[in-house]
Amino acid sequence: MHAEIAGAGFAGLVAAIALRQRGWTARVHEIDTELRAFGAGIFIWDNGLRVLQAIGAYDAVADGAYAAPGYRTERNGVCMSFGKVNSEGHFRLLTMSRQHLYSAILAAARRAGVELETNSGAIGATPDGVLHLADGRRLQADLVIGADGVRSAVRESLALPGARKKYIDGIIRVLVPRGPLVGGRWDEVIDFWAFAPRTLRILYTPCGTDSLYMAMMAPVADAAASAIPVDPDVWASCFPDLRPALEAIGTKGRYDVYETTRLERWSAGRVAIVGDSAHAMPPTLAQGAGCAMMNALGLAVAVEGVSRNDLPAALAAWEARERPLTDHTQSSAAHLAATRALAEGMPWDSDVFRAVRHVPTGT
Ligand code: FAD
Ligand code: 3HM
Repeated sequence: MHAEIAGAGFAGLVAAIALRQRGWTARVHEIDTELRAFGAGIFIWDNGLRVLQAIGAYDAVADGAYAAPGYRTERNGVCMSFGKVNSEGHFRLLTMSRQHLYSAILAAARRAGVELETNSGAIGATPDGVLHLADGRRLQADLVIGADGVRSAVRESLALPGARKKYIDGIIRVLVPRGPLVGGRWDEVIDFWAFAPRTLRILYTPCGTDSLYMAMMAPVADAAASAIPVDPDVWASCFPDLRPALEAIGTKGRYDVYETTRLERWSAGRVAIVGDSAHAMPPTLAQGAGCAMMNALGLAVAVEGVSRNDLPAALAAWEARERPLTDHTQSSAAHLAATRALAEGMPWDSDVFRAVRHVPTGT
């Protein structure tokens, strides 16, 4: 059995590796001229780490990722919650640069014999299992996967009913050197919120001894705070202790508004849509890539040993099994984004963390 996959992001690569592990051949088409990750840092919780273990990428990810000794939320200087991540009985959470995660998964894909084509953009697919490429090729497969991200061409071509939504806040993501912010509380993840003198937030995340990821939330309506290049004075007015890191940003960064994609169905015939193309979510729970990777692995498990004729039914069964958790996580993340409720502290013991506690299919 053979799969043609659009998009060499986390979802596309994990699906391809997991299919190869089950005896399929898999070719991944990436529109970019290079195989690389976009963005700054990323959080991977227990559920995502279990998927990485299952596809043979965990050791390379863990080697060079950061395990914070705690996760603190501070609002106008007051500690709102503290989580003992990475200690016995608590959630595992690794933070790292996106490139680090991507390189480890890409190496696993190469080891697994996944075929990779760059400069190969998809323009659509048909439910009978044909992937259409921008260069005119029409590739027939037993399974086509649209893993081409939030603006998915494969999804759009199928005209699957669904909805996209944008939010009132967005985020600037940067990686900078840690500089003097080392030792003691500076080794923790700290979610800094301020509502005075303006509404801003910096999720301060060490990614190693010298690397710091900052996810800087600003309302769309705040033109000065959402501007690139970042104005250190605007941000230091709320977070003076972070001034050295703010000054190190320079011209780096991009402002992205939070958004959600929801599809009525994740497949049409023998085409499956997975990852952000099917279920993009605001990053508030740091579960977008986690869910993308869980569902990509779950997809390979669902089609294992299935005959060509039974494939569309296997895709429906995959969605029935995986979707409730993704829907729950997406709506929890959307609620947190719409209400800015994370400013009250992380709801550590609540059901919004169901995905982190979940043991993914195939692990
Ligand atoms: P993508 O990563 O977008 O990959 C899609 C790939 O398809 C890309 O390589 C793209 O170039 C390619 N492509 C696009 N169009 C085509 C085409 N037509 N043909 C071929 N290829 C194409 N998730 C977490 O788990 N933890 C976090 O800490 C976290 N933080 C986040 C912070 C922010 C600010 C945001 C916005 C998201 C965050 N996420 C996080 C979510 C995470 O980034 C996404 O869920 C994840 O990248 C989805 O992976 P994907 O493979 O579905 O899509
Ligand atoms: C990792 C992470 N977590 C939360 C947010 C958010 O709430 O915007 C962003 C992130 O990168």
